[in-house]
Amino acid sequence: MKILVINGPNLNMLGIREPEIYGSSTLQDIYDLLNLEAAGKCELRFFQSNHEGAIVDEIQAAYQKIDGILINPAAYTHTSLAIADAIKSVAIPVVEVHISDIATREEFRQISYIKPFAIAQISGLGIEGYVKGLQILIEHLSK
Ligand code: CA2
Repeated sequence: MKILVINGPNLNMLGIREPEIYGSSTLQDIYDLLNLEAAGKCELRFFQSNHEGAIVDEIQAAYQKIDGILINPAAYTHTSLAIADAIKSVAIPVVEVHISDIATREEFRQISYIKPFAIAQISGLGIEGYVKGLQILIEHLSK
């Protein structure tokens, strides 16, 4: 079982700025946590980009090669019909994850273009949300 983990714009800055919102863990800490959870269960591929088209390209490249996608689209969550369309077109099960609780932040963060095409949306659990998202994907793909 192959799972692609995608992180969107600015998440490469995790642990460097805004720890009051996103905590002090780095993106590498998230990868380490996910690798621990994945051990013996699935193979992970990690991808981070600050560019919408690069994320669309990565999702298209996953077609017929990847079994599931765990994605934190970051700000593109609230703006990107292109990423939503790419997810819909490849028909790969997707779990959407957010570190912060987008439901209790600014109004513009409460719209997700990705949610309608995801099997689950996890928000507000900090970096543990990635682990929960991976568990949901593995369970879904094991059925
Ligand atoms: O809570 C999340 O995971 C978000 O996807 C994070 C996005 C934000 O636009 C979404 O509304 C919610 C922002 C990612 C920016 O990450 C930074 C990390 C450290 C320093 C600066 C930005």
